[in-house]
Amino acid sequence: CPSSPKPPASPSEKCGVLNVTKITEHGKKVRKNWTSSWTVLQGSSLLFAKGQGGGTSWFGGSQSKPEFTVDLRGGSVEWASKDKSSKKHVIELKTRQGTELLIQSENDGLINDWFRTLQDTISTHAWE
Ligand code: I3S
Repeated sequence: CPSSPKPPASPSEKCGVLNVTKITEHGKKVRKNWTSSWTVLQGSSLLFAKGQGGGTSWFGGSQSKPEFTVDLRGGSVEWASKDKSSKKHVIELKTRQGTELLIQSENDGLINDWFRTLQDTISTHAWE
């Protein structure tokens, strides 16, 4: 993902730019703050970095660090209902730690790919 082009859908590693906001943190509702994030799936972790990555190196630049990381193990994904957001193509991701995120892209092919990948990742790591 960082630099080497890979054949399609090695589901343990995937990256791209997505719009992301937390809606709940540790079980408490938080204010939405939609941010365009460079998003990397690595094993069962999903990492987000602010800003658009260039795609040439790790997180699009040697200095940029992941803003936050979520553990997908024991989590769930579903398509967000209309009352969660007025945006199109919104995934609702819930983690076992009580964090809820909305993940969105205007590109429906891209977001469908992410949806499948996240589902696959969650089921692959279900018994850890
Ligand atoms: O669920 P909400 O409260 O309608 O979410 C909107 C707000 O977060 C809004 O910002 P303010 O906190 O300044 O009201 C955002 O700009 C909107 O994008 C949020 O709604 P969408 O439907 O875009 O997720």
